[in-house]
Amino acid sequence: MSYEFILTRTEGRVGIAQFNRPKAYNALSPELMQELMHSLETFDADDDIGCIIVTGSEKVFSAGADIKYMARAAAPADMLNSPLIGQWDRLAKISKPVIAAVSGFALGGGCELAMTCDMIVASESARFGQPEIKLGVAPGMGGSQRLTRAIGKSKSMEMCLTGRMMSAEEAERSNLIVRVVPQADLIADVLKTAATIAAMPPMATIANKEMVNSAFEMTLDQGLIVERRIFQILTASEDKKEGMAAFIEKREGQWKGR
Ligand code: DAK
Repeated sequence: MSYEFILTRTEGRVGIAQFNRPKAYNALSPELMQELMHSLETFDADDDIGCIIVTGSEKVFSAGADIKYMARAAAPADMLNSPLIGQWDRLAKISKPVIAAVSGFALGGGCELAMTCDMIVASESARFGQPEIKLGVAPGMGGSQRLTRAIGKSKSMEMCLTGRMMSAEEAERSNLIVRVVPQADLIADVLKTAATIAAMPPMATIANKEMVNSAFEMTLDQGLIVERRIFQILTASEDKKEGMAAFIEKREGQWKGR
């Protein structure tokens, strides 16, 4: 895969997509989003990939949607018909786990994109924020919803209304991220988690992701039904037989993804 604004590479069964638009602080132009989604969907369709990492540079994850592009959208119809819109929903539809490895600024759409991933690990330099109010707008891709669900009403309200940035340490304390690690260790740390996930039985991995996301989006009753049904399906899988046999025989499981 070769793109202009996204660098891709693989480490074993982990696919890595890295923003590469440094002069614009990795601003999320339609072209960059198109390339990002294509790279993620390609990893998602690849049986040799079990987990995906999205990351930026040491200085900036992403400063959000491209303000220079948005400034040209004068009427609501301009945004509605914009190629910017359709790209965003594709991220939440990736079936394999996606981890955001964040250093530096993750603002506006950058913060929303990180929150749409399945988990966030950050370095000490990370700064999260929804500063759209300062531009006369508001979060447009889930910031008001995902941030509120992650950190609660008061803190989310304060961040959206003042546009202030949250440090990595505060983000960890507020349950926005998994953990803070030293800058130099970020990619190695996230790769370790990603490699652990990528070595799990593939069907069970996708099922676990779907279940946790259900808890985020459904009532408890609905979520429990989803959990029960998916559990029943997994019970009939070859990997379930193999996983339980491997435990009893005290060996590593050999997964077929079926
Ligand atoms: N867009 C375009 N260019 C950006 C940018 C952005 N978001 N952020 C930074 N840049 C560019 C700057 O213009 C500058 O370019 P030059 O002037 O050198 O050409 C370069 O990156 C460096 O920026 P600064 O000179 O400002 O650097 P500083 O270190 O002084 O400050 C900063 C860094 C990140 C604090 C600052 O650049 C900043 O505040 N940036 C804007 C952050 C922001 O407001 N982000 C929210 C954008 S609104 C939707 C989907 C998504 C969205 C909406 C709708 N739909 C699907 C409906 C999302 C909206 C947003 O994200």
